[in-house]
Amino acid sequence: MLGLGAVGVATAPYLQRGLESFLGAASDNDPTGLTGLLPNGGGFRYYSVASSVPHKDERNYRLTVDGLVDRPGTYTLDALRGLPQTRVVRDVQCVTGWRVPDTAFSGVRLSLLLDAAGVRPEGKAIRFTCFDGTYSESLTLPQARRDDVLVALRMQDKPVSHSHGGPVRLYVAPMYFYKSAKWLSGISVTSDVRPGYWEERGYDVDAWVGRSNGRTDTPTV
Ligand SMILES: Nc1nc2c(c(=O)[nH]1)N[C@H]1C(S)=C(S)[C@@H](COP(=O)(O)O)O[C@H]1N2
Ligand SMILES: [Mo]
Repeated sequence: MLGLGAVGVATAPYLQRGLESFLGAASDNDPTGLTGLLPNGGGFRYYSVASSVPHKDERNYRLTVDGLVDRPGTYTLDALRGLPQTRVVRDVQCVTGWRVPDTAFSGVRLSLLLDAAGVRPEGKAIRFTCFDGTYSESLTLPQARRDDVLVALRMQDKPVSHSHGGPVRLYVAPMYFYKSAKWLSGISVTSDVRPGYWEERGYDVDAWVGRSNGRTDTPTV
């Protein structure tokens, strides 16, 4: 199963082992069967560092935008669906090696939500939180404003499933998939980058595919 991406972490094998064994342990304890190291039919693996995650839908899903902004706000699923939608098709690349080519994500550009909130001059980074209660992620403001960074409502042209982090996940197309926080619940503008879950455990904050996590060669994918 380990393809080209495995080469990318070859200089940091302890990190890869750490991730896989941690996920393996979470998987063993998971009563929902949500986490798994076996790929599903589509080539994805379902990852969750939380042992169980509540299900949310249009009745109870909320996305909060706050922190160093002039107009903090909360979005329902319908409100997000009512905003302009952007579709991006790229290869999904997990840092542990698996890859899913040409995967469509669509949703609201993060930049649109940031503009609506009005980022204050002292706001330099974004912290993302998740309703699994555990995972977090980060981006610098320039990264967050890229037009291939989405608050995704659809994946493979279907609503994002619960297992894939639905109803709303982050999608950071140019970076390893760990940046794409599942079960997104909070977007907070901060004065500096606060490393996310895997970043506190040794993975790169700037997780450009092919240019991070010990990999210095030119990406071939
Ligand atoms: N909330 C949350 N988001 C997460 C993770 C997680 O464990 N929890 N794992 C990350 C990692 S390492 C990967 S590769 C992808 C996996 O997404 P998938 O489960 O849809 O394949 O989600 C990322 N986002
Ligand atoms: Mo990953």
